[in-house]
Amino acid sequence: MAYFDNIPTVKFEGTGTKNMFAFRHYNPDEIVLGKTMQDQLHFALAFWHTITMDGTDPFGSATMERPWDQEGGSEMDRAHRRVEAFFEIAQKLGVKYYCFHDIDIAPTGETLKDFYANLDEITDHLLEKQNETGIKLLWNTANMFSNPRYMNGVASSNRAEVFAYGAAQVKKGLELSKKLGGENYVFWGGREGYESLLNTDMGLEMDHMAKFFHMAVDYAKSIDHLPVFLLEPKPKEPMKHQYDFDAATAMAFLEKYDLTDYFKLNLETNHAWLAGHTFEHELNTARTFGALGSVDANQGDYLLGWDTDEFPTLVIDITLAMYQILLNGGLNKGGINFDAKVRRTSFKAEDLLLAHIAGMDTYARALKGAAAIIEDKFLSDIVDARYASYKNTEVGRSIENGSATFESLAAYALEHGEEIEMESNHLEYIKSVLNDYLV
Ligand code: XUL
Ligand code: CO
Repeated sequence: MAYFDNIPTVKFEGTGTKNMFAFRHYNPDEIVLGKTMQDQLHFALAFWHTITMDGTDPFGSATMERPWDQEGGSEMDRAHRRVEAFFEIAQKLGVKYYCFHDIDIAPTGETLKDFYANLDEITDHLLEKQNETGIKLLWNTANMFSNPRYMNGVASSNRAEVFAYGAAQVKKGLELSKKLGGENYVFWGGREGYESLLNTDMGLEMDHMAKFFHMAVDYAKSIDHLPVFLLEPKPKEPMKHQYDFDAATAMAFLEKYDLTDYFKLNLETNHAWLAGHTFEHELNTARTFGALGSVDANQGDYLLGWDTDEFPTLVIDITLAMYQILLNGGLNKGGINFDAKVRRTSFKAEDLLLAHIAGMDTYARALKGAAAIIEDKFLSDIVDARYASYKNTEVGRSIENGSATFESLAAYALEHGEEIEMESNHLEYIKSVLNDYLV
């Protein structure tokens, strides 16, 4: 089965190329800051948006041409064809990692037992493809937001039976992670939040979520496979208010419930925007807490207030994001997963390749720009100079080394307070020079 025979493997050709199916910036073997681009970027393909998304929107039906979905047979036949198509796309692009929700890869059947059996069969196929291609599982997760039973969440559900069902799904997910050598395991809250406080016990729901996560850690340990657990913050959609609102809220939760040894964050551009943050703000927050785990790469629309999951093409945003990632020393076991979908009007199967090329080129271009910012010390020199008073003055050093008290600082201010001369931030100049780095 091959669905893209007419398209050769995508290669780097540079910005002058007229070939649509070529990289203009992503040159996997090119060294940037001592590592190959491929190692710096760890791109991953998302099973859901790439393979199962059909273009349905609230106003119209499916538009996508997906030959692997049109060849008939059983649901399991279709699921196997989807695996083939997925790995073909990953190979054409030279992408080395992938991610999936359990319900993306296998039909749920009539019962949980059926679902388990279907998952076992399809993951045999995934494992075969992994071994054949060298492509690895960046992360998997459980879809615990589509089925009506999850209307009030999973671990935060008012119904203990639903909590139990979710546990059964994650238990299986961890077993599959072990089978496939998954590096991380993701929890995106989905419907873990509330619609109205009038009928909600927020503290109880958060306690339950923490219990659920501790059980996941305990089970992972018991089967001798401990992936990095990743919480993926999002402020709203589908719930009116989600518990993992943003990076800072998620960190407060992880700290309160003693989960920071096992959990990091998976940060998504569009989710940051929905929370009223820039993407680099979220990455910087996670980095500051030592919890920058992985990235869901996409972008929203400046004019729309919802999760449009577009492929990333905004160079300035992604350059500033890559700068944070480089300051973090990379993503370690994490990667850059394209949680992005082609527009409903980009309905040809080949658009899946073109969209990923656009996203990979944007990240590669951003990597080069961010690396130059680091090499030139452009921003770090500005930041160092801005805080220099904490190094260059006695009062600053006393604050840094912990010897200052309110008494000593007040004594200083009473004597020298009127001598303070502030300097301009010259922020417009900084932004103007930044534009030089958007190569
Ligand atoms: C939803 C979202 C999810 C998670 C995984 O907005 O981003 O696809 O990444 O469940
Ligand atoms: Co996501």
